[in-house]
Parts: sequence; C-alpha cells; structure tokens
Amino acid sequence: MIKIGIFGKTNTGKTTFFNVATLQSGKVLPSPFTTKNPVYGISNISSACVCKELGVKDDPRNSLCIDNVRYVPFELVDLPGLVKGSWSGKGIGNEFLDVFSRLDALIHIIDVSGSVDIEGGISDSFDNDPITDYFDIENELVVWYMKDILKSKNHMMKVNKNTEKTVDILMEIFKEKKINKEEIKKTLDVTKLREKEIIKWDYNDQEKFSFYLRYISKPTIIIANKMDIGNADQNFMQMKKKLGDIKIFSMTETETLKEKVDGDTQKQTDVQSALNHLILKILDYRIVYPIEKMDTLTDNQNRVLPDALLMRRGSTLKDLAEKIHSELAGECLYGINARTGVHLPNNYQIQDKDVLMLVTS
Ligand SMILES: Nc1nc2c(ncn2[C@@H]2O[C@H](COP(=O)(O)OP(=O)(O)OP(=O)(O)O)[C@@H](O)[C@H]2O)c(=O)[nH]1
Ligand SMILES: [Mg+2]
Repeated sequence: MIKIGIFGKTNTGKTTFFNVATLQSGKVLPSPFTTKNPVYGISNISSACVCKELGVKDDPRNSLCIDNVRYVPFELVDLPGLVKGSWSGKGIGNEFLDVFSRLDALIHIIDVSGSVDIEGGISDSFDNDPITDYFDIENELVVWYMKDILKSKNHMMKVNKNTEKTVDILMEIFKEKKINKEEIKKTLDVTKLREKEIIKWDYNDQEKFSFYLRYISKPTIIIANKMDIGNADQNFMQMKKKLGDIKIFSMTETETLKEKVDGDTQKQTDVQSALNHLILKILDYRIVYPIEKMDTLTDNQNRVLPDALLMRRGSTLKDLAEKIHSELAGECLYGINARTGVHLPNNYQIQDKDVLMLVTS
C-alpha cells in the first residue's frame, strides 16, 4: 500500500490534518511535541468511478463507492514534530527514521500564520517567518541524507572504482531509504556528479546530492496551515513567490475552486484535493479495475467491479497480475480491455480507469 508521511515543525497542525484525512482522533494540543510516536491511519484518494459510465451498480470490496466516486485506500503516517536542530543536534528516535525511510511521499505542514516560535511554542505575536521554518525543517532531512554519505567514507575508500560504479555505491549507501536506481541516476544527472568519484566529493557536492535526492526520492507537497489567523495571507503570498516549484495547498486556494459548504465538509474537501494531487498527479498513480468475467464485469464471486487498485505510471499488465497474486504473473498470457474487447499484451502499460480482464494459462 502507498505510504505517505505528514511531517513538519511541531505545533503546525499535522495531527489536525491527519485526523481529518483518516477520521481518527489523535491528540491535538497547543503545546509542542504532543505527538510522541508515529501514528498510522488509512485515508483514501477519490476518483470518479467507472460504474456510472459502464451503467452498472458496483459492489466494491477493497474500496468504497459513494455517489459514483471511488475511494481507494492508502496509508497515512502522522510523525512527531520537529524543530530546527532536531536531527543534527537533539537527536530523533530510530523509530522515526525507520518509518521515514519507508515512505513514498511527504506532506510538509507549515504554520503560515507565524504563530509557532523557534522552540515550537505558540505565541500570539505571529512574528515567526514560515519560509525560514520551511528551510530549517527541510535542512534537517538533507543533513540526515548527508550523514549516510559521511558514514560510508570508509566503505568508499575500499571501493575499487573499476569494479563498482558510482550508482552501485550510492545504492549501497542509501539502501535503507527506499530509494531506487532511477532516483539515484536522476540525482546524479541533476547534480552533474556522475563523473566525479564519490570519494572526491567535497562538502558542497555531498550537500547538493543529498538535497536533490531528498526531493527526487520523496516527492512532497506543502500544506500552508492556519490560514485563518495572524499574518497568514501575507506570508502565504511570500511563500508562493519563494517556493514556486512546489505545490502549496491552503484553505483559501481550494475555497475559491469550490462552492462554500459548511466548515467540516470544506475541511475534508481541502484535505482530499491535496491528497489526490500528491498521489494521482505528483506520484502519478493510475486506478485500474481488474475483473474476471467480461459480460458481467464481476469477479468469481459475482461482485461487480470489486477492486480498484492504484498502479504507478508505467506499470504493465504483468505488474497488475503480480499485484493481484504473485503466482499469477508467470501465468498471465494476455489481457482484455473490458470496454473494447481488444486483446492486450503483457507489456501493455496500464491507463487510468482501465477495466481489465487477465487471461491466464
Ligand atoms: N487557528 C488555527 N489553529 C489550528 C489550525 N490547525 C491546527 N491548529 C491548532 O494548532 C495546535 C497544534 O495542532 P496539532 O494538530 O496538535 O499540531 P501538530 O503539528 O500535530 O503538533 P505536534 O504533534 O505537537 O508536533 C492546536 O491547538 C490546533 O487546534 C488551523 O488551521 N487554524
Ligand atoms: Mg501532532
């Protein structure tokens, strides 16, 4: 299951966001470090269900269908709050780092009102600068990546550059951080460090590599929270200007796109838009509906469109077979597009809202 982590400075509203997204009731308090350990929950992305278009009444098993909208689950993790120096100085628990390593993407929550001071307490002078916060907290992540490179100096000394390539060494260095070869290669290209032996990387190279690897391996959106108080409007404008490359969500931004509804429903739709964007747009997942019978669009228990699965862009029919059952992958002969009846090869790339039947030997 996709795993998304909520992180950021303490007291910014991470648990508030998590509670709306998962319908849990984690402790929310105006004091720093309220959340002590990672908390797991299930949330959903939403997408127009194919049931309407295909004119059937569905019977979902792994997901929900409400008013022709499919809700597909993923895992959300509420992480303990950070402050400047958390990792470099004060030290953060191994549990945090273990959980963090296994995340697919991140939601960075920022108090855009300026109410959280440098120690993490809430002050009503609203003179904290959220952009500084953003870079301070991001820097904690970069330092954490850099530590891995520094720790590996000894290992690199022994490396015979004829037998081990830069990419393989970096794979080894970052093997615990859920980073794949493509991400390492992309980072080497962006930083233009591919040709430079790692042992010769200076501090700037290490920092640059860590900075880009953090972004490439853990795609991130920003939630500008607490738009209702303090200097939020002004700070938000500044943030948009300074952090233009990163998608930033706020209450006001989504409000203009939607008709106004009552408070709680509005909060949920805002959270939903952010989650949908992260998973469907940035991580680029597609939703696929596997079935076992063409004429009825059912599984072998006669459930109509039982499952909606999230598959990353570039996933093939064979990947789908593997996801459904690892033994199925070897036996998959071809697929059939349920809408058109067209036969599809094993290397067919899954498209969003595909309804597919797998034919096995
Ligand atoms: N005004 C306002 N207050 C908010 C908003 N979101 C959260 N808060 C308040 O901010 C305080 C901290 O919220 P939490 O959700 O506990 O923050 P957190 O980031 O999980 O904090 P830690 O777990 O301690 O790191 C609480 O008093 C919340 O009620 C918001 O959008 N506007
Ligand atoms: Mg919390």
